Amino acid sequence: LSLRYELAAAVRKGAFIAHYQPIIDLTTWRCDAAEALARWQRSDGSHVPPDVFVPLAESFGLMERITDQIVAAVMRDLGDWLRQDPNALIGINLSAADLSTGRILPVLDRALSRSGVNPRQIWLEVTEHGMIDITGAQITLAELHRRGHLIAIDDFGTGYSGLSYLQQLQIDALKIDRSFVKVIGTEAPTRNVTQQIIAMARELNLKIVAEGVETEEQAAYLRSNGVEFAQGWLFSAALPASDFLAFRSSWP
Ligand code: G
Ligand code: G
Ligand code: MN
Ligand code: NA
Repeated sequence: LSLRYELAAAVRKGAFIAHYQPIIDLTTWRCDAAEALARWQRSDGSHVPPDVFVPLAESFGLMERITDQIVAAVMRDLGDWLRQDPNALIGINLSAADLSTGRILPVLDRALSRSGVNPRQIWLEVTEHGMIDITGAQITLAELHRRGHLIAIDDFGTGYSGLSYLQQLQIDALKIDRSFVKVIGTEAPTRNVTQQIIAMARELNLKIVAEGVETEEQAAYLRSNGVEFAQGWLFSAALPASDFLAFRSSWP
């Protein structure tokens, strides 16, 4: 209960910021993209990780206001870079509430028009769980597309989506969950699933981003199997904005 009050107070205060995990193009080795990951900054200086507060915020109806703060943080932190470099791209995670109500649409529109950032430079990551209200989600995704945003399915492979489900959704990219990257080069039975996911994405003409890439061997395997993008500790953990910009300018 006390965490609930603390969370509500944090939402009111605007205590949510974004860290940025670099995304590397495996063919050019360039870093023109990142995923924004929410961080709750508590007054004692500690950070509550999103896997703790996202489910809580969702159950208390607070997640949309956190998404708003992440959108604002991205524009504040990276607006200059996004305006100056038309190749620069940022991924923002959407929750079930964002997709269901569509309230994210005017929020993004306002933030982008104020900062002069092209909607094509912002992609949205959605999970299968986020599309629980499938009708609401389809409408919101169509509107996001109409504006030029790209859509990526996050944590792919952990839910039940098959090919036909994906075809209905008009998505642009698929993020391979890190559990399917971890098994590359091992004897784990799910290693074949990784190959099937890649084949499915190719079949549907989707861009692929691999998550949780930790070793050179994984990166080489992904690259040789046609995966274009990767993020993970091999390259960098999620970084505060200024560290991300510094990482970029010194990369590779
Ligand atoms: O920061 P970390 O990599 O630990 O993130 C844990 C999980 O929380 C990830 O699966 C990520 O997708 C999710 N997450 C991070 N930031 C956000 C956000 O702003 N909104 C939503 N809905 N999920 C987020
Ligand atoms: O939203 P998403 O499912 O991408 O969440 C990212 C989560 O993955 C965060 O908890 C982050 O700390 C973690 N993460 C990011 N890169 C790596 C990695 O290379 N290996 C592992 N094990 N975890 C990672
Ligand atoms: Mn994500
Ligand atoms: Na993910």
